[in-house]
Amino acid sequence: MTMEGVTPFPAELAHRYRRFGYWEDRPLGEVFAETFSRHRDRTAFIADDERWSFSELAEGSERLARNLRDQGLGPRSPVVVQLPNCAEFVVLYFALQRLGAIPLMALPGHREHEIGHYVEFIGAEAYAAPSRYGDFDCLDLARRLRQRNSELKLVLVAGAAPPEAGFLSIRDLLEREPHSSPADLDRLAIDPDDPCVFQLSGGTTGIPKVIPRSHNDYLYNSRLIASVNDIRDGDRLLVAAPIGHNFPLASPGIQGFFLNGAAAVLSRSARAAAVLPLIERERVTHLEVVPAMILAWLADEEMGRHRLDSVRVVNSGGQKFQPETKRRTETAFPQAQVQEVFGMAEGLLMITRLDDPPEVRHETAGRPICPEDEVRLVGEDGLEVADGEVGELLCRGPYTLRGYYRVPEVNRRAFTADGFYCSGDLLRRHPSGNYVVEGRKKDLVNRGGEKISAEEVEDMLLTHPKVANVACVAMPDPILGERMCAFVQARGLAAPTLEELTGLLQDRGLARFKHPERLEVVERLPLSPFGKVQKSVLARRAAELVGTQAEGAPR
Ligand code: OOB
Repeated sequence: MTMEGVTPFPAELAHRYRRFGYWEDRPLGEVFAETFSRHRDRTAFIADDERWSFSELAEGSERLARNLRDQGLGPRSPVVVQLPNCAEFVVLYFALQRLGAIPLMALPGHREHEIGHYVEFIGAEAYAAPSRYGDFDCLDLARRLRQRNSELKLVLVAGAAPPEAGFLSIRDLLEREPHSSPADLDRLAIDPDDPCVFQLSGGTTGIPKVIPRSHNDYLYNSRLIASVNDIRDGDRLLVAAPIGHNFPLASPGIQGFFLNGAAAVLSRSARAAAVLPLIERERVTHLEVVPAMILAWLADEEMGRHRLDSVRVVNSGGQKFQPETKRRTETAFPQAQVQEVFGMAEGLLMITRLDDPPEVRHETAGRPICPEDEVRLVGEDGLEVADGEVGELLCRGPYTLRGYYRVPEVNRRAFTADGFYCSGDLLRRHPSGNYVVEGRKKDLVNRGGEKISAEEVEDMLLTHPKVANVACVAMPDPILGERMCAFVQARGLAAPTLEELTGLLQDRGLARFKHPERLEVVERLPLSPFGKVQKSVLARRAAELVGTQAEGAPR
């Protein structure tokens, strides 16, 4: 039975994906348990100077799964996970997979607005977090959330848990002797068509959307992209971006590396001073970065101080990476090739191939990984554009979602009648057969790979008493690619200040990375003849204000 709120693949396509052997019809947890035992003695991951072998990961995740079973978690239990790049994340993720529970991958930067929404929206039975992120107290938030949400029974803490009912330390659960037996886990009925994870959409709507990825599709996603990533015995992936994001988790990420018996090196920080010594010490072979990370490293004086010749592959994704910067990256990492990934939490992955000619590797964002990935570029009229012209990317395939979770009215707009996902990205086919990203028509700001829905921020700003109308647009930034600029039409005579606006967002518990970083007060927002705010006009104005041209701003 399809889970409520999940849009199934049509039977004929599901049949096709099975016939081609793409879908294995096995729960992810079972596949990984087997993988871990095959590579028992090898290092699985390194985190905060701890080294975990695959056998330790197998035993830890099994024991944690049995203890969480004792606490009532099982197939389809929704769990909000907001952990940093630490050992607890890895062991908990695979424990939840053993149970068939469904972790939702929140980001460390999310705050009460986002976490509160996710807990309520999926009916979370558990929330996993460290005790704090800087000055943000996750346990206090957990207490408030438990008062509002009766399903939220458990708070799983990375670090020490307070002596309160329902709060449990993940480390304690790794030590404790469970009541449930391994056979109890084997008896759980996990449907491989069920979601194994809830990913978060880059989002253009007021409320962030939840992406159900099935066991079948997510495993295939990782196996396939790993197969074109040149992963060899003994290789090591550096994970410095937030580990729950689809890129470091599964594309190929830790899933793809573990499936090949290769290891991950986790860093809590993406700063050069943290990452570069780690690359040198652990002889890292693969990096997964957003361009903003690399640009910051290239500008950092730490750069010249470390041996970086173990790195063979630099995967860059999440944002456009300029050809010139790719060349500079290949100089700084003398043995490395940049391999760009154009990916999305919704599914489709494009990637340049390591044997593409250098100019194709530098100038394009790659091509799909699966022959059954169906890609269309369409114009405003919904018809396919001529070859070589720019069009909106629509896609469908064995690991691309068929609908967001529990939002049928959004799905009617985000998908075509025949099930293609409308990405809002504008692409062009390159003569090589690869694709070039030319911009986007969706209303978001891509801040160093973190996607911010303009509507989500505008909806909140509109509640400020001094704001009559507001439009948030991208303004170019040399490192982050884009930052958010808010154009505000004031209500009455007194215009708000940027501090007043961000103060409101802070009070409402909106993640700080979503706060606008510049305010422009205008007499009137430019409107189209239909009365719609003309964001393209504002984006051009924002670009002029900062003195460069916007890269991927909406057209
Ligand atoms: C990755 O996933 P999301 O869901 O955070 O963001 C997806 C969006 C795409 O629709 C596109 O607008 C943008 O991010 N994007 C790129 C890009 N890769 C993603 N824009 C230009 N060039 C690229 N190479 O960002 C993601 C997921 C898996 C692997 C890699 C990235």
